[in-house]
Parts: sequence; C-alpha cells; structure tokens
Amino acid sequence: VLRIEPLTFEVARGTYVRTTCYNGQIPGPLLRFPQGRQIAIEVRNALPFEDVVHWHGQLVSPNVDGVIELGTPPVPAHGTRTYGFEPQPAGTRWYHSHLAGGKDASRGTFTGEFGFFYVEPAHESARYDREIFLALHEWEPRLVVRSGHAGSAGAPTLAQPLSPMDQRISAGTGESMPMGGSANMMGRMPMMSMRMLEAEYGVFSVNGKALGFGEPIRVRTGERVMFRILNASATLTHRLTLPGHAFEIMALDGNPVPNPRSVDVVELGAGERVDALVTMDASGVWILGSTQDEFRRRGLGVVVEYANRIGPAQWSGAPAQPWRYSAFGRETASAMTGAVPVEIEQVMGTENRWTINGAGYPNARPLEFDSGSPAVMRLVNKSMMEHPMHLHGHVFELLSIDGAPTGGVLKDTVVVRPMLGEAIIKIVDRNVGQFLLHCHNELHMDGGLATVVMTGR
Ligand SMILES: [Cu+2]
Repeated sequence: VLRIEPLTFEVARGTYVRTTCYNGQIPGPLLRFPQGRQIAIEVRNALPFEDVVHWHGQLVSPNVDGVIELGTPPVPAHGTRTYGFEPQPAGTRWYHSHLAGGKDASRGTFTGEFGFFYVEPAHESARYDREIFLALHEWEPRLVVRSGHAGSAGAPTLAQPLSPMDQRISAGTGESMPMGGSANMMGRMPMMSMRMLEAEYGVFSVNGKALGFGEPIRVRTGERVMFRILNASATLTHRLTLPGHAFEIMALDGNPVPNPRSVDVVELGAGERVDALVTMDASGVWILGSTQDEFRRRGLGVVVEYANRIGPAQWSGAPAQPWRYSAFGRETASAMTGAVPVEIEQVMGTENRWTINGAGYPNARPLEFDSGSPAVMRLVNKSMMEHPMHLHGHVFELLSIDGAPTGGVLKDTVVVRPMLGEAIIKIVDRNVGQFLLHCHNELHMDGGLATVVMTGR
C-alpha cells in the first residue's frame, strides 16, 4: 500500500519543509519486486485533490502508466485506486507523482512524492557487497524569470551546459549568456535574447537529508558498494563526485551498459538513474557530493565514512571530466536514416512556452509508428536550455548523441543538450499504445514540452 500524504520533516538542522510524500517518508518506500510477476499496488490518497503515480521506466500499459489524459484513472481526493501490472524490465526504476502542477511549485515532481522501484533480475550480473539507494532532490522552490541573450558571438565551448547558478552570475554581469551545447553547432544558432522561467531552491538533499545532517554512509576498506542513484529533481541536472574514488558505471536508467567503465563524475538529468559500483579503497572521511559548490553548500551530498576513521569530511574539488553516454556504449559506425524529427523549441518572446515540431502539448501532433517499421526519432534541441526527454512505456536505444554514433545504451530518459544538441533514439520493445514523450523538467513539461507517441503492434 502506498499512502499519499502531507509531511513536515527536518531536512537540515532547524530547517523544516512541508511537502507531500509516500508513507510518511522521503524518499517513499523502496518497492522491490521480481521481474515479470503480476503485482497489485493500492494507492490511498489523503490529499484533498486527485493525484496519479507514474511507474517511471516500466513497460506498462497506458491504463496504469500514470498519465491521466492517456487513460490512467487518477487516485481521487481522499480515495483509493489499485494499479496492477507486471514489473519489467529489471533494474533501477522509480515512481513519482505525474500531476501537472502548472506554475504551482507545491505539486508534481517538486514534492516528496518519489521513491525507488527496483525490479529484480532473474540473475544479478554485477558482483557487489552492498547496495545503497541515493535519491537527489531539492526543496523550497521559488520560481524566477531570468533574462539574457546567447548566440554564436564569443560563446565559449563548454563540456556541459551551465547550471542555473552560473547563468545567474553570468546574467548579472550584463554580458552575453553562454549556454553551452555542442561546440561544433554553436555557430549555427542565431543571436537571440530570451526570458526563462526557472526554479531556485533553498535546500538540497540526498535521501531527504542535507549534507552533514543525515547519518554518514559507513563503509569498510575493500568493500564494493553498488550505488543506485536517482535524480528526483523537478528541474535540475546534477553532477556528483567522491574524492579518491572512481565510479564504475554498470547501468544507465537501470539498464546494464555494454561497456562498463570508470569515471570520476556521475551526471544525471532530472529523472535519470545511474548504477555505479565503487570499490572502497581510499580510507578516510569523504563527501560524496555535487560538483557545484553552491548546490553542495545547500546540502547536495552525503558523508562516506570508513570504519575507525573520524574527523571532518574531506572535499577535494570537482573534476572537469565530461559525461558522455557513448562512453558506455558499443562502438558503431552505422549511419542512421529514416528517423522521425522531433524538434524542440522555445516560443520566441515567452518565458515558458515550448513546442515539439511547432506545436505545444496537447496540440502537438502525435508521433505514429505502425508495425513493421522501426520507431526511430531524432530529437533536436533548438533552444538554449537542456532537456531531459523521457519516453513513457518504452525502453529506447541511443543510436547517436550529438552526431556520434553509439550502440547498446538503453534508456528511458536522455538529456538533449542546448543549442542544437541531438539524440537519435530507437524504441527497442513492442509496447503498444499511446505514451507521453516529454521533458522531465517540470516547468518545461507544464509549458507544453510534451507530445504523444503512438506505437502499433
Ligand atoms: Cu526541458
């Protein structure tokens, strides 16, 4: 049973947050079920308005997936609804509210209504001693409109888009606002100015506790810890590092990668998951935290403490290592043709109106894929914000990212970089029906950045 209910909790010493959650805890209870065996989850809603739960990353039918307008009955105010399905595929999934909040930052993914849903595989392939689930989230959202301009003139090459913090600093100087994106495409964007609705946050947390307030993760030398990390942010991409340690990336969005490899920094767009194996071989007390000083200072981190070590937690600066999905894929040389274009744009002169192929949700034309032909989409981001694009009800293979082909990386959410960033994706299963494709930035989704994908048998 999941209970949707209000909660006031202490996120940092003396800082209390009022939100809504599942079963009185942040994150909600870890749901853990074997793959492919029918389950039923009763959801009781203690709130005075209807709500709905989305089973993110699962191949379920539209009538349980969690999108009300595509056929999932909501949980009525003060009512109950039972959702039945077979969890699949195996791996780190999650569940969260899919209530469109509009500009109400106390609804949807701004709330504490999120939790892990781990679908157990028949055979666990990775070997580890422990697993630890870490969910990232922010609190005390405040919506602000930023203005600035960007374009080809003098825009620097960046390994990643700037965070909202950096943008604010940049906007404050009165200089042109560099927004990152694929360097080779920068010159093709015209000079433009814009206003953008964004969220700022007072407090950040890992598993509902700000850095230093929660219990440390206590480890032993030589222990192999599988971190299953979820970015449950409503709007932000996060980068994490653990000084002295490497993350061996085993799975993206819960799906094992063909080419596991070690990195210093893990990056997750809103809605994404990363399964990373860490061998505890650098005794000490460390901060596993955001590479953004401001985010970490506001609480985005957790202390990792070796047995018999005491003292203040150490931080040693943020590696500038870029994050590339293709690093974990198979090398391929194939050129992809026949992809359906999915062009993302911000409506000129608006703060938060977005379109896909020229129209915003619900007016955007559905993308239809009938039987026989492969369902391949080419997502192009013609805006100056990055977009973590999430496809419901399917797993897709990443065929190419920013022009570089790759193979075998299976995901349900892909961050498409600003300024003509591009992702070519192919649906790899045959889940039939109508499913939402949308930006997992809550503000963007509410601003129309969504469309329907129709798949035939
Ligand atoms: Cu977006």
